[in-house]
Amino acid sequence: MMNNRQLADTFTLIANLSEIKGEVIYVILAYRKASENLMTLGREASEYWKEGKLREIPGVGKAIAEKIDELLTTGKLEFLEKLNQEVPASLADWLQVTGLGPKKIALIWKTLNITALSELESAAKNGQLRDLPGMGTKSEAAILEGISALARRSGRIPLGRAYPLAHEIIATLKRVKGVVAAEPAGSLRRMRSTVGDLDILVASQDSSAVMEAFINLPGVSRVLGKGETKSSIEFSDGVRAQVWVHAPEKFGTALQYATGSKDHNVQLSQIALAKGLSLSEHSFTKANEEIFCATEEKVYETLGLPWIPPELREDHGEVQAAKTNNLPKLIQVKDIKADLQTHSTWSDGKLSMLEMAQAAARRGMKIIAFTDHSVSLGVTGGLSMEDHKKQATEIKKIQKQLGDKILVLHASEVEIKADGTLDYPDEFLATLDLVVASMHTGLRQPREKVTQRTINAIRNPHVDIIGHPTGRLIPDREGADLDMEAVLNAAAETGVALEINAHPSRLDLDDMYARRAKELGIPITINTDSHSEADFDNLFYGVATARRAWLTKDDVINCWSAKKLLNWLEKRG
Ligand code: DGT
Ligand code: CA
Ligand code: ZN
Repeated sequence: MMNNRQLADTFTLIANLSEIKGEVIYVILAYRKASENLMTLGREASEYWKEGKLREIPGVGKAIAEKIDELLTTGKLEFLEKLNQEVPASLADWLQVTGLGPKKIALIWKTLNITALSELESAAKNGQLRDLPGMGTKSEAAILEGISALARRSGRIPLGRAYPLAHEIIATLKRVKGVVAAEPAGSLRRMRSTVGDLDILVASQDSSAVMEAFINLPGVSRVLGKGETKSSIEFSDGVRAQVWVHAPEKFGTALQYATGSKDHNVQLSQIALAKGLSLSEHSFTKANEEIFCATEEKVYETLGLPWIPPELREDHGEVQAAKTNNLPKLIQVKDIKADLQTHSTWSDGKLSMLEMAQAAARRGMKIIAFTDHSVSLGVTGGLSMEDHKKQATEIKKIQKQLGDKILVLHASEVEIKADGTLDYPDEFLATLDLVVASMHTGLRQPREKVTQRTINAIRNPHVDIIGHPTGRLIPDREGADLDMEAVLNAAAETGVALEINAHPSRLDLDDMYARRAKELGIPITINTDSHSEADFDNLFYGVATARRAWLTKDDVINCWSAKKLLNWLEKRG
């Protein structure tokens, strides 16, 4: 049965091929919207399908519901097969080449009768493109450059890479004369786990000074565009960044616009229209009057709404919630008082337990759990049950040194083995303060098997937390093909906590599943999985993911008082 990603990919492919075919724009946009919504649904479309409720998925109308139905029933889609006969699927890859739009692609394909990206590259190298109508040596060279840039640029940029880079750029731009403010925007400010490009917004009366500084940043390999309000660049590693410059009195409107998401902006435009206002990147206009907003608060206020936190701006119900004053009071970093997954030199961590506990205490933690790996993960120096006895003695010793600064819990990150059993017997698990169960191996098992494995761990009465539930690694490895609805239902039944692992290469659970987990009343835990002192600083990535999932501090066990948390652990056994 196709999962949401596969369905979403199918609709993106349909959108791309339709675009090359020359289909009308609103049809293409409908496919793209369906694809985007499927990716962020948080619940398998097949579940809606079983309930006969496909049309309840946002952006899914009759035509798309019929296609999903056919895909789920037969695994195939006659419409796409026909489309493929008209427009070869490999042409969709060409759309990724900068400087190549759907019209040019159709022209090149039909004139030269080539369909593979490699053929396009040879044609450009052999000078076959320059003589086509509307093209020349310049556009031919741009296509060649676009193809090699594509090879360097491997899809979306992990937030863990984008965030620090954007803040370096912002620091540089803040030093430019005349700059009053510089802030991240786009998906970066919304803290998506991956971003397509970096958007940065600058407030200044002197745009040209900012643009000069921007295109001359170290590591820039190409300038993709340079204008009065917007410029974009590409770094030699393929990362792209875009800067928007606006006068300080327009900063609020510009920041709101550039933060998006596009769908959230569309919602706001509609509210504006209903009030007789027109909202642009620059301002509101009403007849001949122009309203400038220096702050985002004023933008939302003009629309009669409270300010909406950027992490919620995905058109996932936040505008409706704002209208009815039902926005959640989102969790913040300072609410987190416990780190329930960390590693020390007892397995693969870099620091001793004492050093780690002190580092956590310096960051305001009141509880730290050491979850060194279990025995079967040999590469990480996994602990035998004998080793645990020694570790327990050591914990008693350091607890004395630490006093009441921070409470140390003796825990373990227990491997959920490929056969579905846990790495230690139940009698032993019962002796630990806390048990995290996770998978690091056998992630590519078939859906049924890997799902059952996870559910076995969820059903074990000694397991308190499922660590990084899908096992995804951004950007290299997709998570296990879990039947998430089954996993979430099992978790809801047993009351086990599901982790949002804060490491930016994990962010697992991701926001959509965490939001679904909250709906089902499952406790969430946010942990850094620290292996070194610096890793503790990743906490805000996990909190951002939780905020994207609409979580409040009550939803997250790390925010509970020590008493409540210890009681909860006690009761679980
Ligand atoms: P990304 O870069 O793919 O991760 O996603 P975003 O959300 O950063 O999108 P991007 O970089 O294409 O554009 C940045 C922001 O600009 C976006 O969040 C909202 C705004 N924006 C872009 N295109 C449109 C549009 O067609 N209409 C409206 N209203 N806003 C747009
Ligand atoms: Ca962006
Ligand atoms: Zn792990």
